Amino acid sequence: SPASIGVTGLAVMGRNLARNFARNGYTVAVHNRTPARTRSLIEEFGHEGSFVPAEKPEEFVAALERPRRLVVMVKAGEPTDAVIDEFVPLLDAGDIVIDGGNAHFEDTRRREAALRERGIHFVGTGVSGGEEGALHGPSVMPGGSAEAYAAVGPMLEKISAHVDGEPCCTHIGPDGAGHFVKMVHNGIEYADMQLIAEAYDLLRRAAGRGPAQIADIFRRWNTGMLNSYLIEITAEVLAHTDRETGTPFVDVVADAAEQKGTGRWTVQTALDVGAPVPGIAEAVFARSLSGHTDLRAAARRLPGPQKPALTGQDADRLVDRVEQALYASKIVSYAQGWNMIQTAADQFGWDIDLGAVARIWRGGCIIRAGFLDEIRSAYAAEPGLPTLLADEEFARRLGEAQDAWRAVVATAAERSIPTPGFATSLAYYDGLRADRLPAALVQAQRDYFGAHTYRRVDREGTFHTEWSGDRSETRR
Ligand code: NBP
Repeated sequence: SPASIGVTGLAVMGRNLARNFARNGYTVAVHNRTPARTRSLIEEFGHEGSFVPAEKPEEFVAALERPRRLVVMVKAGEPTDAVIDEFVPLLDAGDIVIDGGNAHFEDTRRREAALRERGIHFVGTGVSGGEEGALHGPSVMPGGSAEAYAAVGPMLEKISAHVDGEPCCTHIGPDGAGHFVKMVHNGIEYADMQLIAEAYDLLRRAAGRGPAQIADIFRRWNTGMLNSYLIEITAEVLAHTDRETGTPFVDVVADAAEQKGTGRWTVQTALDVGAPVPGIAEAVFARSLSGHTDLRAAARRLPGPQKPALTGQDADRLVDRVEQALYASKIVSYAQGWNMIQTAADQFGWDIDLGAVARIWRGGCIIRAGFLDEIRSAYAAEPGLPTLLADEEFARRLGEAQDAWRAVVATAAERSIPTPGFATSLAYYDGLRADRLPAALVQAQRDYFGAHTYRRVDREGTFHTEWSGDRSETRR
């Protein structure tokens, strides 16, 4: 019988996605540039379901029922274009190409437009959850036409993770919207990981707790408002002892964090669309700073305070405050991510359901967390919410946390524990809250040296002061 769907690109992700489709009862055509991968998939997992292996692109395409649904799961970038160029001549109008790789959303927009000219649907699809997610149920973020979604959405929903019976997959929006949202997901992931790392550093160096104790603290936090996959795995990592040396594992890992680039894309794109995401930016920069061994070696002798860790009740109080600070900073980071999605949606003409984004991130993906349900509720209550921070419930939580949050940032500064994530989140919170920002002075400076003009608080219009002359004001 013809295959309902095909997967080309059978490295870890493609192979697991193909198995996931097969395990869900679909007949899956499978293809890979190097046929050995196709053969090994059939040998190892052929018994799991109904596969149609194909060596040649023509065979692969011929195996698919119409309209053809073809998932491309190859290395993002040029390989994706190479595969599209190879397969598109073999396809017919109405067929659907689903790119499940980590494409940049601008590439997806370009590809979607090019294929649309030929009557072929292109569904740029963010897939989160790594190889385990691909096999057992990822979070899936498809972008493309409504018509294309009607043809592939139900299958993608079926293989996605499910939470409370609901699939972690929804039609995000047209062209690049799916890959855009996936990119922001990864940006938020960077911010969340950085915040957790800062919490750990504070517990260790300011509250004097050891890794095993901190693991217990994280386990406790994981039963409360911070409940999430990232908190859960952090506890696991901190509880782990290096087999070779018997010391805490976290102490034998080199303290230089690497990145594959999606965090950087998020920040670059945020600058392009004009969305402030300092929490994500600080997380990207913190990883970058950690890798600059040259700079760090040169700065090691700079003076700083010498303070012993807190003890007794003071230490206990700090632990509780860090939980509050982590929660508040996390809300702010997520609020920035959602704001970025909203900003892009306005610019690109995407109608994105912001509550649905929270819903499909509750399972399958790295940032899955209890509190995504609350984000969903916030947008359900008020779809036009300008910022998550304005939601009554989140505002209340931030209000409750703010004293502890401020104390933690102050403690960190006093004790020379770098907390760029906590500090920038608090600054964002206060920046949005402020009646007046010193941006007034910045704009005045701009007018001074560059005649960039300014608006006044008391009158309409644009003005310039003759700074080098008699300082009279003219209307521009
Ligand atoms: P890789 O990103 O390592 O890509 C390997 C696959 O690309 C192989 O099937 C390879 O074929 C194929 N390929 C390459 Br490379 N160049 C090709 C070309 N010119 N023509 C045809 N095929 C080509 O695989 P992966 O780690 O499974 O990831 C697949 C996609 O999923 C990527 O875009 C990745 O960013 C994304 N993703 C990965 C994860 C994850 O956790 N790994 C999570 C979410 C998304 P070959 O066998 O013939 O060399």
